[in-house]
Amino acid sequence: MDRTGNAAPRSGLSRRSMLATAAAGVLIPGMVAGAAAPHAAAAAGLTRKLTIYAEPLPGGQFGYGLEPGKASIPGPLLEIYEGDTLEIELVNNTDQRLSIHPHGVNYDTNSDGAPLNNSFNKPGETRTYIWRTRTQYKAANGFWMPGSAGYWQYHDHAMGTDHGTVGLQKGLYGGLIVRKRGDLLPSRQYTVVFNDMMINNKVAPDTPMFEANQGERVEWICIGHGIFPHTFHLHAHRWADTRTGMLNGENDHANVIDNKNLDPGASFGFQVIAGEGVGPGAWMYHCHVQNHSDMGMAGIFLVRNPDGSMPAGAQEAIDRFKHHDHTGHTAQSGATAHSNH
Ligand SMILES: [Cu+2]
Repeated sequence: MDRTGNAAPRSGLSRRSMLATAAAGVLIPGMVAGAAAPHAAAAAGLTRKLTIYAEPLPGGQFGYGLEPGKASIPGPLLEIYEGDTLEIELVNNTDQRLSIHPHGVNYDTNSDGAPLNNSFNKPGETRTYIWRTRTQYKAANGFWMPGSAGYWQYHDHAMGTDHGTVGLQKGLYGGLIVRKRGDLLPSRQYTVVFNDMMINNKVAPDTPMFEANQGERVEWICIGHGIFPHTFHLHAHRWADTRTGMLNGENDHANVIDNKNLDPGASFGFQVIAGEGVGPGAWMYHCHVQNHSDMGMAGIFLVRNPDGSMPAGAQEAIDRFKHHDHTGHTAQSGATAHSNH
């Protein structure tokens, strides 16, 4: 796909082949012991090195990318296993100060990404950030301390203000998944960022259309940024309100939901089987704050037929969406809302 939406083009590719082509935007954690391996000791962790380029994009926006000239909004979806360390060389190809600041993982003050700790890239500067993760462990007091596994995110913390407010507005953000060994791996991944009054810095009808074939396992990574509270709603699909979005067996009575708060700084993820129990079709995802959806915080989850063909009525639904009047979004979403493509 469309690198702006991270609608991951994984279908038909094995996890290992994707690892060999990391430029596709995803760091695959596989490799170490395989997806089916039991939880390994923290000592099994690997150090994974990568270079990320922060670059200007058309329309005054900015993005992170894994190669020069390939920056996108959101940035590449980063994915590792608990116990691994990520060593990120951040190249600043802009004329502004910026950084990369993660949620959910461990780091020293000099990898914090905050001006408070003098931890950022000056214009044109390259700087290394180290993010560490760990498996759960029993602390001396007998409490179980959580591991790093979760649906997290990273973002700029230095452009414009000491909190990176301008960098965030303009697109310097992305998803970060830390998995436990044994977690089920999806066929496709979608990163959805509710940022101010935009989705991935777009407003409808230019918001990303995420596609899958009926029966495919798809993973959603949902992130909130900006200054407004939001709620993420997905039509016709639901998930458990747990770390993975899945139940832990037939006697797991975790709450099942299809709508979840997505306030600034929050992130969560889940997996669904596309079209399970409902069939293929053009299904909406949107913010459920009504004036937000009315103003363009909506998009389409297109579940194709199992053979990849278009289901009956779906194209008509897409056409209807494209011509839908998202009244007022230009007034509300401001200059950053405009498409950069
Ligand atoms: Cu909203």
